[in-house]
Amino acid sequence: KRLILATRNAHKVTELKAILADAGLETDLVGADAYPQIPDVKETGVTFAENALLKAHALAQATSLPAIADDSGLCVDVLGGAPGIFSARWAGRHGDDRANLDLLLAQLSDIDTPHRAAHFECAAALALPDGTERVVNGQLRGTLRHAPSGSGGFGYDPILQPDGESRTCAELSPEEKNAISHRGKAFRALVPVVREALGL
Ligand code: ITT
Repeated sequence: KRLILATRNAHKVTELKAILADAGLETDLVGADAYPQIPDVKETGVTFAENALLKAHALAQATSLPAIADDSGLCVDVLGGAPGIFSARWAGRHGDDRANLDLLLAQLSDIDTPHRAAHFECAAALALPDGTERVVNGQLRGTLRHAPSGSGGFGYDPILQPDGESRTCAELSPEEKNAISHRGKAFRALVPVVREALGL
């Protein structure tokens, strides 16, 4: 059965395919890029969950197929939760990971390690063409480094060191990251819901 991944972020597609396959979900997973004629939905929500649902519903309505979406970001305690839902465009240009990370490091340059707590957050949403919806959240807590380290992952991975780890997320293998990540937790929790909705 076909399930649309309502994201145009190639890194998310890679992680989601691995997370869902490891969770035993055997479906035909297709990224939103397979439907280039469908315009991007405006992320007008004020929470990760609202934006994930907006993206999932847009694809489910346009394709008449079930869709799952991820809305995610980095929340920094000392910044009151920012960048949060603005993580992908923190430095202005959507998806410019390096500029976003550099700006955040500059903003935090005076903050010492005990005050650099942060977490990744992910909302995983399922929407069906009939309007049915479900959303679950996952978090990964850690501390922000003063300089990037590692080349794996994407986004802010080179600066987040998960609690209990000596490496950054970008220094973990894909399997290690998925096992503890906000995205791994959220989508593993969504799998039973997807199974039931698709009759798998
Ligand atoms: P779609 O909306 O098409 O899914 P997007 O990249 O625009 O793709 P978001 O609006 O959810 O997605 O923004 C997610 C941003 O949050 C992403 O650009 C990263 O900067 C950050 N982020 C999310 N998950 C991350 C992770 O696992 N590791 C590092 N950074 C992450």
